Amino acid sequence: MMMRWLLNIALFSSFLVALPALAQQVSPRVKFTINDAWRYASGPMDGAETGNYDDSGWTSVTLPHTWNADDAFDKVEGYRRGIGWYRKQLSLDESLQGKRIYLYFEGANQVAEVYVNGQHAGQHIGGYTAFVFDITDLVSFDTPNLIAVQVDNSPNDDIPPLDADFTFYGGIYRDGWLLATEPVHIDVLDHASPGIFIDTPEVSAEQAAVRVRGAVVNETEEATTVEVIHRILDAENHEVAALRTSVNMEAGVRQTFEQTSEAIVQPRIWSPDDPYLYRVVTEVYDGDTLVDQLNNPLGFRWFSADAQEGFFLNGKAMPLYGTNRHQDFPGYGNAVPNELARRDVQLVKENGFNFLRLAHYPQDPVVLDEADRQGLVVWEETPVVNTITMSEAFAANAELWVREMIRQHYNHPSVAMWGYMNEILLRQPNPLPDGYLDAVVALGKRLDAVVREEDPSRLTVTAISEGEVDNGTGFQDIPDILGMNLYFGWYYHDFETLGTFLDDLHARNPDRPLFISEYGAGSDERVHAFETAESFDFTSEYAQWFHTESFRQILDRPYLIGSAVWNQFDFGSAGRQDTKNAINQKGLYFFDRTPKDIAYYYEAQLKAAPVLHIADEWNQRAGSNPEARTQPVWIYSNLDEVELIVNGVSIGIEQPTNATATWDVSFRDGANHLLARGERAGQMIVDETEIWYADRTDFFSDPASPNTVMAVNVGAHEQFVDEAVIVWEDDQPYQYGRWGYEGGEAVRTHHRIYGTNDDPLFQTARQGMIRYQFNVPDGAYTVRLLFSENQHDDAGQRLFGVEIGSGEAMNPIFNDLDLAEQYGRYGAVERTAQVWASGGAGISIRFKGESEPVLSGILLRHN
Ligand code: GCB
Repeated sequence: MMMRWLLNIALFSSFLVALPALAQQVSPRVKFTINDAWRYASGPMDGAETGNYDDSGWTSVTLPHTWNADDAFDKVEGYRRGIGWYRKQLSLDESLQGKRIYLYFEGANQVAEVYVNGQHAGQHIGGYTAFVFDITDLVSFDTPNLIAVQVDNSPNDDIPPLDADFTFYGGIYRDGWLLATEPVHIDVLDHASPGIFIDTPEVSAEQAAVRVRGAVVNETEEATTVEVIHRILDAENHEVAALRTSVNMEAGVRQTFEQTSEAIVQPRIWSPDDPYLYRVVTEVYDGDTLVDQLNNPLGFRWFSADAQEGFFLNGKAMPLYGTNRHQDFPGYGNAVPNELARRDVQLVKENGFNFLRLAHYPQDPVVLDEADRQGLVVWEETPVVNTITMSEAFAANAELWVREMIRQHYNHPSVAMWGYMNEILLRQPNPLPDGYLDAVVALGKRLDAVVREEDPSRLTVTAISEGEVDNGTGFQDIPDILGMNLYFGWYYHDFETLGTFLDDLHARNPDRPLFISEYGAGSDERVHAFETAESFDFTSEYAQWFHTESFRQILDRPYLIGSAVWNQFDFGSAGRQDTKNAINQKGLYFFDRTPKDIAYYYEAQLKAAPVLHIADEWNQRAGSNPEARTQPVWIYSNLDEVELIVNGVSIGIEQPTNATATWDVSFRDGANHLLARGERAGQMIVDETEIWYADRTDFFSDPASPNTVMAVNVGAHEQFVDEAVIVWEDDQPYQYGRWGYEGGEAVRTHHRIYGTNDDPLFQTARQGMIRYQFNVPDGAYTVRLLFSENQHDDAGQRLFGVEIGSGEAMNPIFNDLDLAEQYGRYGAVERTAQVWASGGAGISIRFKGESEPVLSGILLRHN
């Protein structure tokens, strides 16, 4: 049926009425997922939208689905960005006849073309917002309907993000739904929103008013008058207010309405401490017949941001301390089951945070729903990241998603801020086109204005990088709150200077509300070091040091609106090559959602409940001399005093400062039992763990030592724990009577290493040394040597020989080794040799040749 869409303003009446309880009726709106039984194939498929197309060779899949769950993580450059086709047969029950029928998708990255029975139902551009198409006129009730969807995640200059530090997985990666309404219904097609928009024009602890705006559509051929009723129910289902409006509608009309409640006295206020939710139930009656029904959340809260005094929620200062979330998960890519997405939000709350930034795109509806329930203040944003195209199509897409995001998630009380760009000046084209900076500023202003037009009740935000803070473009003054992604002590500067940088910026811009929208440091549970830890070595210890010192400075600055760790979880970023391929490792949790030790520091800082955690990510340690056995152990706690008991003996009581207590523990060989305890209000709080220490001292003195392995992470100041739980010790210069290198220099790459999972072992190396010497007792040894050419692409640039033996009795194991030629750049190479140590000369590894030798690891096993 062709519709006449008339945008009349309704003649409405709005008043509080005593309404009868809803009589039991069949729900007039039918909504169910259509995630099952799809067939999928990669690549363009001619005619795949038509019924007689043979898809028997396609793969069976269930939504949510992505085709990049694996290839985005392999060590082959890039991942498939192109077309994927989905097909499904959908039978419609006869009872749906006469209803309006829609297909609703929560998200498909990034361009979706939807066909029903061979007919084009609609196109949606943009990978992170929902879309809906009316398919009433395309469906049949006699035979199954063919739903065919072509999804394309190819790079497209007009579709942001053009470039970003996360993987743009393709596919229908959120739920798909079939939706059916009566011909008279709340609008479904308004940017895939719920069709009604709830806010609280007046709200305080004493009283509040609820406003509901929306539109009813009459898709019959008769004029009609409907009653639109909104019942506001508390969490116990008690009706606290009801709104009623009569809407007169001509045939084929879309009629807007607006209702405002009378005062609701002493509403229960929503907050992180008490995320109390009301529900707003929409009912549309045509005469006595219920023709539509919806259910939306409502929370009573108010907030503001002050450049001097920070964030206020419900009239009280409440600095926002939180984190960021990306949506992907190992094995699933972005096609994450709803319960896992909810669990993510719960973990953020369990971490003690009160704030969540959904970076860098609108997220699944269940994420917003869970944030409402958990009591997290949310910043949501659209994916305009790093760079722009100076085209109207680009700007129009960016604008469309601001409207879609806001309309789709408007009713979530958790949302306090809408963002529309991230670090947009970071990757400026080179050469810079004329007018580029002006175009960026103009787009920022345009999107900011759209937010204000769509939703004046929220704050506008945008996040910029450190380099953009003072660039004179005026960009920084567009949003209500300026978010800054600051990596002091990671990408640049020292973390100690974060505070003074902020103070200086704040002094120069006293009216600009400042928010640290990102700060973080990458880590890898396999890599460890203490006082030698440094930025970009990916040790857990550096990340812990970075966070504890950064957050201490943040806590001292009440003028900040808030801060957000980058990131709550490690996430996929196909272009990244840190110590784990294609993963951004700055999470407080690993990609599989195991907490890192540093997560407990935030818990200890932010939670009222007692927190006590022995940092034990480094639970396999080693040393090859007696002094090495004394090593620090950190405990994160909010208790007044903590006692540490090691192997049954108390080693002292400490009062944590900055939620941290540190002890030097003298480890014994093998398992060490650590027990920390402290008291809170008469209750004993305990944490225990085991830390293994391999004391390799007697590997060098006792031929009968049970410690038969010695391993060196050559060229590294950090220890590496491999899959077999062998600790590769930090490297050292030769010390008489022990072991070490002679000559050369340490080198490091962050490039991925092919043919191994132990990238960190091979990324660090020593080059140009003369020899390694191990003064081990006489006997038979197996020696494993690891190599990788991390510097040269071409043959002939590095050529060297390696010999191994004892004293003067040396055997060659490589003659003319040209790693680049024989294994390629960044190829992991291993060679194992049998060696006899004799005459008290130990084992030597010697290097020969004109060019500088290079070596990544050595493992000695005493046979
Ligand atoms: C940023 C970006 C974010 C990156 C992060 C990083 O500033 O906003 O997308 O992932 O830095 O880890 O480099």
